[in-house]
Amino acid sequence: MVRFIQTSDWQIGMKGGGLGEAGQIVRDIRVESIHNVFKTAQERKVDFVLLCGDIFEHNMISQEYVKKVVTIFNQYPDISIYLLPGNHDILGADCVYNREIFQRVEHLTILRADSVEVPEAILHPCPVLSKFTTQDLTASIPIVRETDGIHIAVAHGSLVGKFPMSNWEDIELPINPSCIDRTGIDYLALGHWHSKRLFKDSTGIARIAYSGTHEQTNYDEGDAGQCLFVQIDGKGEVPKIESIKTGKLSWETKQFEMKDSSSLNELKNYFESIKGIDLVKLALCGELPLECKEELDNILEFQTTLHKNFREKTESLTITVPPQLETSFDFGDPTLIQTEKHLKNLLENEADSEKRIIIIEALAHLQRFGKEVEK
Ligand SMILES: [Mn+2]
Repeated sequence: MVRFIQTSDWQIGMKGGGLGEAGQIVRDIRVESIHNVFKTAQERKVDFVLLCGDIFEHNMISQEYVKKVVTIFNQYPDISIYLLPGNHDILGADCVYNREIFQRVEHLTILRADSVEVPEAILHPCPVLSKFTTQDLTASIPIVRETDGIHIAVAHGSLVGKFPMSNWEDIELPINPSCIDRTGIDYLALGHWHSKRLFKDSTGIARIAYSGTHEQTNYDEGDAGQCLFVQIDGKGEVPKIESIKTGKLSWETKQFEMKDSSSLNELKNYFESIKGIDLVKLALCGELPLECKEELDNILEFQTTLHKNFREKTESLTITVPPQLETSFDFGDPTLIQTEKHLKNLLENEADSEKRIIIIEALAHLQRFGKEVEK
């Protein structure tokens, strides 16, 4: 029987683009949550931890980040670590794992081309040697149907037939799921996709798995922030695969439809319900009367102080003009009448919703000003 933790795509040193000040927080937390992977390994008393590539964002990663990761490795000296480089930390002359510091970590093995006997199993690595290869990465897995032991292949790439692109030749780093039938391996551990995904072999048994990243990297990812605990009782047995949360950050993506002024209250209730979420991306759509715009702006501004990152998109929200703006207002002053005409012309020819809001606000100010003069 073999028991191990599968993890991948830590992407240590990633930029966290578009997250503003939260980028640094996300970068730091990615390092911290590695502890959750090893703590899980300790709790489950596994035979080893299997890292399936893209542990670092690139091979030129600063030594500071390397030391941070090695420091964590060294806090768990009893846990054997097997690491297959991916496309970000690709094998080659400048591979980050060639650095001297990694040679001194006794419980770490970098997987290259050769099969490796590990406690309770045999690993068959499928290394990435070119970032843009369109050759099936699993071609090197030996046929092990008649060979004793539990055989686990390890690869980093995209599973053919499960990837949105249909043409084999167009997929970079292709992984052919039929390698299970071809070779008789018990399990195929994969990295490269950031979400957890399990796939069945031709007999309906889930033997192919992506753990996904240990800590979600952006708003678009679903089912990220975990590692897999895998137990295989013997050769040919059904793998038991359990996902265990390792991520610390919570993410929320929401589209919110505004209808009228009552929508502001609904929006407030929604915000109340997501108080504890770290990173929030909100897209507003529908319509909101102009008189509610200021309140909306204030609500949104306050949200930026409650979350590590708060991003709002308002391009699809239409700010509706109050009826009195439609009819011409009697200013009794030629300059004000001219200004109003000019603004209305601008409004008629403006398609950009952000700019329209500015013009509408200017018109509203002008009318308010005109009324005050009247008094
Ligand atoms: Mn990758």
